[in-house]
Amino acid sequence: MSPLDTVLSGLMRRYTERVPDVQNIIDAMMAEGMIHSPNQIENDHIAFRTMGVPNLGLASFEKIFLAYGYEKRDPYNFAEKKLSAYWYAPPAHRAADNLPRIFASELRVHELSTMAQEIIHKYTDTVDKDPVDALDLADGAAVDQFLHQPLWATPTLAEYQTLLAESEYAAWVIYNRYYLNHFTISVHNLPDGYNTIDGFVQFLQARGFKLNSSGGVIKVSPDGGLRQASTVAQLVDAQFAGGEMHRIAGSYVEFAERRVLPQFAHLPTRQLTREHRREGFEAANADKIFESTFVAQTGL
Ligand code: OOG
Ligand code: NI
Repeated sequence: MSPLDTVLSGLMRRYTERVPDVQNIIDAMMAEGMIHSPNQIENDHIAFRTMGVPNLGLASFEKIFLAYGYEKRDPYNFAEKKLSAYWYAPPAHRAADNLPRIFASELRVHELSTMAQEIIHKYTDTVDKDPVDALDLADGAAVDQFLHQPLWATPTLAEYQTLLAESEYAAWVIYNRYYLNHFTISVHNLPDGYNTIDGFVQFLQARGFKLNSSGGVIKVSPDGGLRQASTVAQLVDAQFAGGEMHRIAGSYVEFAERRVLPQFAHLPTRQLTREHRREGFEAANADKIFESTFVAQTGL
């Protein structure tokens, strides 16, 4: 396995262990006869969240995937949530493998209140040089280990709750760090009836999966080409400094339909590849999908 494949499979393994909905959805897809093996699922993209402070944030995180041949694409700004994001296209020479795109975001910590900034810096300031620079990126197992190791000490529950009141994203990252935030099931290549987001959402709801309703369950880009939905984040029992336990939001699962671009509408279905479909992301959709881990959706 290449280092990139080792890293991607490590991320998926730990994420599947932590988020029961992943296996439950795969099992439901098999029971429904949509797929015969989990390998048939195309992963549209994976997502990460980062803390925008010196030595961390996107500038540090992205080095890993840029080194593996991912290409940085469009920026997105979320003014109210104080977030910046980019998406990254998988290595061109691996086009045949349909590797996941990456959506990575960063909290603009300097825009938060002094109190929130102090809590964040109390922990992140212990990272006094960029930890990715010390990594051997050719060693996939070491990178997998890095992505799942605590980069800073665990805060107290009170600090977590102070952050939560001001920025749910800040609270999520201070505890969950680089854990995979979600993977995304591509629906457009599934059998008829399930190959639109509407059909797939109907199936999920009939099977009792709880979906993010912020801005409506189905988020549609203005051009109509990118249609997304997501589950509500599953809860994890988090242990805070001093041993205090509390249930907090962990990760979730997303679903995406990318429609064929108008200029390729004449192509027969079997000829369609990624390059014929709507690419990239959509800020207005993403703004609502972020809320899959927010209290208003999880009900915590
Ligand atoms: C990412 C939310 C945005 C998308 O596909 O637009 C997103 C997050 O929750 O960190 O996943
Ligand atoms: Ni997403």
